[in-house]
Amino acid sequence: MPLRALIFDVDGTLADTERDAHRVAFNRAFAEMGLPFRWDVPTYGHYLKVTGGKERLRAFLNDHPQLPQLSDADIASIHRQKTRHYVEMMNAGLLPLRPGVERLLNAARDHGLLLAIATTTTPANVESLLKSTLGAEAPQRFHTIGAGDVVPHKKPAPDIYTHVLGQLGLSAADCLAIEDSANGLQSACGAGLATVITQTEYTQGQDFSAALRVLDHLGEKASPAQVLQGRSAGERVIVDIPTLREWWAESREH
Ligand code: XBP
Ligand code: MG
Repeated sequence: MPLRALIFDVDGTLADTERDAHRVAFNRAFAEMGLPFRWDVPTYGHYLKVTGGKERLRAFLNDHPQLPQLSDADIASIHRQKTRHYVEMMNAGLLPLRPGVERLLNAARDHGLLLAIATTTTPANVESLLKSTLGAEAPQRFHTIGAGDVVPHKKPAPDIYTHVLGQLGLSAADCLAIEDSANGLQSACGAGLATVITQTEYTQGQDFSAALRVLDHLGEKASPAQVLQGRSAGERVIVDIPTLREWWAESREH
């Protein structure tokens, strides 16, 4: 069987959204709600180990008992404000896609591969990012967008990938996942998917030993990516469909 579909993570993979968009949106919501704390860059990086914005805020409060302890309803309401701020930022065109993402999405379409998304982030965030970077019709380029609370257990649990595979009607062996974090890798591998990592400033140094390849990004003609881990470590590449097919075939050798 040939490679049939690519399943993309969103935050960190399609765009570098965490530091300058999600974090800032959380801080705007905290300020608006009169809360006496903000998340600086290292603090936010630390709490990224907890996936899901509501879950992340709960984990932060659990570690800081001196701060006002919020109910689940309060957290849900702060998170709604945060989502509103994030969507506003995306609609204003704040963030570009990472290098090579648009090129690879177009190439997948030209090669007849299905595209899907498996993310922890809220569906409205995905929609606004896709529309602001790729145009109003962009969400329709994806056969399936699996996002947020659609599954009970967020990454690193495999649920979101299992859900997306079910929607695609494909088995894990027919697909390849593209992720940026150890939580995402664990989730994709847990669902049986071979996975390529494009690391970010926040995720570099995490355990990617289960990945097919680890790259700094997907690469463009003018600035190829570097393979940081995996069989061809040290090589420069522009990740295209033949490259992904070759790597995916390796995952089927065992
Ligand atoms: C990343 C996440 C999300 C975002 C924030 O998801 O864990 O929680 O940080 O979005 P992924 P929300 O890498 O799977 O795309 O506040 O909407 O949860
Ligand atoms: Mg991610």
